[in-house]
Amino acid sequence: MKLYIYEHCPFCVKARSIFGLKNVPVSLKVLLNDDEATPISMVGKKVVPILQLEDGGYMPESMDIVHYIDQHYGQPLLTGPLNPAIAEWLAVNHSSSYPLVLPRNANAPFEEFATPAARAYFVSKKEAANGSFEEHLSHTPGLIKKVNQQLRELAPLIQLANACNGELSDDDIHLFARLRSLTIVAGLDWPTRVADYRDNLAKQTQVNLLTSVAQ
Ligand SMILES: N[C@@H](CCC(=O)N[C@@H](CS)C(=O)NCC(=O)O)C(=O)O
Repeated sequence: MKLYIYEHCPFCVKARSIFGLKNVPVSLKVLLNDDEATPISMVGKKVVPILQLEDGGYMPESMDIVHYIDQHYGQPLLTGPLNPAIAEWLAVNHSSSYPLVLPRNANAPFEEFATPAARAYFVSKKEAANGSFEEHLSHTPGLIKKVNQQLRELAPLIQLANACNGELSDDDIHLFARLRSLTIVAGLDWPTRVADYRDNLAKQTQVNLLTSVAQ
């Protein structure tokens, strides 16, 4: 199977995670961010992740991919309970983390930005939808303060370092994708419990953190 992704993309991290968790082989193919033709030819729209199945068919939608792999390869793994407090934390955290992460992604040495045109495509599309990156970057100190507070609130919600609710579930897929995105932000204070969970999930999912390219 082949998984089409962008390196910065949290939805792609969700799809990648289930392959790592279950040790199911998959080859990753990073598309250029301005390549509209390839994804459109596969699923009719410009989106990743896209999974090319063993029969040659294509499947978009990160959580459809997660559930398909979990159900069809070995014993299902995401069988633990959900905690509405995790979903609530993710919803609240989104508006502070997104403006921190977005302009930093645009500067990072990701393969989807291997050409100047691909990087320019990302900047222009995201600024049109979300406002100027310069403006977002100017709010860095206040946003970091907010996210630090939210990370402190997250700590007691994490029950075990290898599964936030004690046994792996969709909550881990969503939470790890967000925490991995946040590792591109330099200067966050990660409570030990959250850092342990982040690092443990990175190992289990075999998805790299972005610490080495943090800004
Ligand atoms: N609901 C989709 C959302 C996927 C999505 O929004 N992917 C982004 C990348 S992070 C995308 O392909 N956006 C189009 C673009 O970048 O032009 C999923 O869960 O897979």
